[in-house]
This record gives sequence, structure tokens and C-alpha cells, in this order.
Amino acid sequence: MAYVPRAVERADRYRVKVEQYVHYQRHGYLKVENLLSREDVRRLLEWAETIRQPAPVQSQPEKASLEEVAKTRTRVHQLHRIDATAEWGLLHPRVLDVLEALIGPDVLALQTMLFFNPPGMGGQGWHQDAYYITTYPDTLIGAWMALDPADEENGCLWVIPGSQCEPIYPPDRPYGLIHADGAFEDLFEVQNVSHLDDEVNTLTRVVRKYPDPIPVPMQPGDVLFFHGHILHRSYPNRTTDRFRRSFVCHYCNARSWVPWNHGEPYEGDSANYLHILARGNTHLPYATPPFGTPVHLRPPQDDAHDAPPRMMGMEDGNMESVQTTANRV
Ligand SMILES: O=C(O)CCC(=O)C(=O)O
Repeated sequence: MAYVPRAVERADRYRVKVEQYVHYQRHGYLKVENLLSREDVRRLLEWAETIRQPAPVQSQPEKASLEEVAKTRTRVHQLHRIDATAEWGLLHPRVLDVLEALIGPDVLALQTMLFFNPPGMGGQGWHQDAYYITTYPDTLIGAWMALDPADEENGCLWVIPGSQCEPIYPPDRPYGLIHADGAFEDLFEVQNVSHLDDEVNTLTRVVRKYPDPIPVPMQPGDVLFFHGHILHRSYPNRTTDRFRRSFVCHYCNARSWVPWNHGEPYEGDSANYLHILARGNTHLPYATPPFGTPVHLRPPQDDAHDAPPRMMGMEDGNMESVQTTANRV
């Protein structure tokens, strides 16, 4: 039985250009403008406004208004586990279209974060996302969906193009590792990752190898895809009158082993069974969307059609084209 991945056909499907793929691979990020419609953004914004009774996510205050939540927390995590709109945003088909091309064909949805970042608040210092979210092989990617205009004043994301080529600088043991322990000669441990103060956050030592971090201004509906290794950060919202709301999700290839559940316990040695298969197929455990958001999966029997056998070389040592191979009886 051959494995033949197929992209999902839909009238409003977003098709990634080769140039965009190359940009993502080369620079570690890709901004796709207007990926979400105005209607989509409105739905997410209206939903964000209704989060007056914060979800039973650990350490959430109960029965607080949005304003109260925003005063104490600039973001809420993992709402898709308890909320249909968050699940819809996480599994937005046009976001998945891009992910299918960048890290697919099989996509596992891992995390949601709703950011409020009201005036005077928010910001996260330099970090690499795969430091926090471990996947083996490491295929982590973020999708940052702008709900408000985001710029330098209200705390847009900053990235270091090309820094996705860096390994993950690990935390002090025994917190976790991405690379095999001891595989590198000179990989150093970092402290206070994500701290806003560059002098306290020792990942800055890596950041300083790169002269040109860049801000990524966004408009509502734009989505920034960013590699799990890219060095990135945001600054506090310096405005007095503008929120910087965004919906940020993380995904990986569904063939990756995921010993991560947002710090929550799980059974066994991987948490794959808790994460939603969003596209394609996988031989690993997975969850289906609890609120019923449609996802386009490919059941195993769909793979059972003839794919051309491919060979790298013939018995005489010469290369053979795929076409010639496919025609062979
Ligand atoms: O949006 C922000 O302020 C920070 C987001 C971020 O760094 C992340 O999602 O990894």
C-alpha cells in the first residue's frame, strides 16, 4: 500500500507559492496577508470580547471580566480544549492549507493562545518555541493571527531572519531537551529565556550573533507562520489606547512524537493522543475535534492506490527517471 499525500480541494483553498515556501525555509518565517477574511477576524474578536468568565485553565481567576483578565493576564492558553470558537480558529482551513505545504502533509494541532496585550502590558523576551514545545522529530511551527493592527508601538512580533538554523539552546537540566543529550560539543544551556530584559535572558548571547532583528507589522487577517527554532520576541504595548489582540496557534507534523501537553499530565510517554489531527493521516495516536469542527483527514484506505515505485538507480548504476520506472512492468 503506497502512501500518497493529497492536498485538500476547496473553493477557497489557499495555495502556497514556491517562492513563499523558499522564503519560509530560508528566513524562518512567512507572512501571508489577508489569509483570514474580515468575517473570520470579526468572529475571533467578538469571541475574545466574550471571554468574561475565563476558562478553567490552570491558575485562571474565576468569574473575572475581560478587563480584569486583561489586567492580570495578557493571554489565555489552550482555550480550544473547552471552547468551540477557539477550536474553529485552530483548525481554520486556510491556515491548515499553508501548514500542509510548509510542514505537512500531515498536521497535528497542539496549542492555542489568545493574546489581549492591552496598553502598557504584554511582551515576551527572546525565545525559541521548540524550547518549550518538544516534538520528535522537531517539526514545530507557529501561526500568529493578527486581530488588531500590530506595529512597533503596540508590540508586534520581532524575528531574526535566518536564526531558524540555530539549534535549540536548552534550559538547565532536567527540564527537557530537543537534541540528543551530548550530541553537540558546544551547545550551552540558557537561563531566563523569554525574560524581557536582554541582560537577564542569556539567550541574548545567540541573538547578538545577528545584527538585524526585524519587526513584523501585521494587519487584521494577516497570519505569520514562524519556525519552531526562530529567535523571536515582542515588546510591551507602549500605546495608551490600543490593544494588540492576536490568536496564536502551534502545530507540528503529525508523524512527530509529542511529549508535551502544556505542562499538564498525560498518560504514557507521549501526549499525541491529546492533540488534534488537523490534516492528513498518522500512524501515531491523535484526538478528533471535540466540538466537531470539520477537518480533512485521509483515512488509511485512501492511500491504497497505485503510486509509482521510485528508484534512485538501476542495477547498472545509472539513474532512471521516475516516469521510466512508473512504466516498468
Ligand atoms: O505575541 C507575542 O507577544 C509573543 C508570541 C510568541 O512569542 C510566541 O507565540 O511564541
